Amino acid sequence: MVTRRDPRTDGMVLVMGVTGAGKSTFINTLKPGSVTVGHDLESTQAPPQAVQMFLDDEERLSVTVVDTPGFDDTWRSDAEILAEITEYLATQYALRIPLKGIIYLQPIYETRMKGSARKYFDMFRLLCGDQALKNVMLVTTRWDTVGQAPGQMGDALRREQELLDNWWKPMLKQGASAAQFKGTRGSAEAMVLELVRDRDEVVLDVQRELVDGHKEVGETTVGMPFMSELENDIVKWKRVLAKTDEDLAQARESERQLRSQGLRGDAMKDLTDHVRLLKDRRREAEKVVKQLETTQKKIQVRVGDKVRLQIGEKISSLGGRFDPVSTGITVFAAVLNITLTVVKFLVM
Ligand SMILES: Nc1nc2c(ncn2[C@@H]2O[C@H](COP(=O)(O)OP(=O)(O)OP(=O)(O)O)[C@@H](O)[C@H]2O)c(=O)[nH]1
Ligand SMILES: [Mg+2]
Repeated sequence: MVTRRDPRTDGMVLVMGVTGAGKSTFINTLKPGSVTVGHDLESTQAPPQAVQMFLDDEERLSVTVVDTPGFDDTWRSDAEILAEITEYLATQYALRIPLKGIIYLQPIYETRMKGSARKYFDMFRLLCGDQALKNVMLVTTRWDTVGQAPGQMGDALRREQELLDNWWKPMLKQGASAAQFKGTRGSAEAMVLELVRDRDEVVLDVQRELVDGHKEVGETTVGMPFMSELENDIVKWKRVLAKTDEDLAQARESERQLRSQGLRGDAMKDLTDHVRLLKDRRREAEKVVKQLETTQKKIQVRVGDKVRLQIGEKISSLGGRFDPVSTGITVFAAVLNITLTVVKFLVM
């Protein structure tokens, strides 16, 4: 654990949202010389990143804006991504970096909540709990691309209203705020500065559960629905596996009987095809069970303990040079393998 010794304050703002919501785009605009358009590949394939902005001459006050992994990733399951997100939260909390806010991004074009967007939103809601909602900013993105065709702005505003009146309403009622990201540096900075200046530091329930309570991700309030979904799926697929084994045993017995009766021809051919089909089904079910169990293991991790260990290792690798106040963010980035960009931003 790290304790603060001088008046310097580092704050952190996390940027969340499904894949394609615009997290990397948002963070890129905070870096000097960055552009917001025409980097489709770059933004989606860039490594995780964070931008640390110093807000005063003496470099005593900084805010670090952190990109987080989004759901709907082709290679990783939602539960794995949740495990990664909780690593970010546990590392920030264990390093005692004050969490000032969470910016939740949602493209203005895709306001209907379906599939993984819905699942992500439910997860986000549980992640924030009720206490942290004052530190949550619900932000629609891509406003800079609205308005080129007639009626587009009207449509976008209608969609925004739908979000405000439906999905976002319960959170807004409990203190969350809403904003539009215009695609510019100023627009992104205004949101970050509002959070860092006007909000108290917040600790999420999941951070206490993981770091103070030593829970596994799957045992936390936000992790439990993922754990039970995985458990149900494993039971379901194991049943498929058992049933396929039964069918396979039966088919093989029939095959044996036909053979002993010296029967060949169409009946035998059909049976052989059936056995092949069952074998394929078995292989498939076995693969799915294995994948589900691998994912399950990833949320059976005590993430708080894991990151504390990693923090300890990073700190000792720094030898005597570790100053908890000035290197907290550096350790955060190193533990999570995040590319950190430092920006001097003299507005105060
Ligand atoms: N013009 C404009 N394009 C945006 C905006 N937000 C996202 N995009 C575009 O949408 C695509 C996806 O945006 P990203 O910023 O990569 O989305 P992400 O949330 O980081 O997605 P993952 O990293 O996959 O989780 C990119 O082609 C961006 O250029 C925006 O506000 N304005
Ligand atoms: Mg991204």
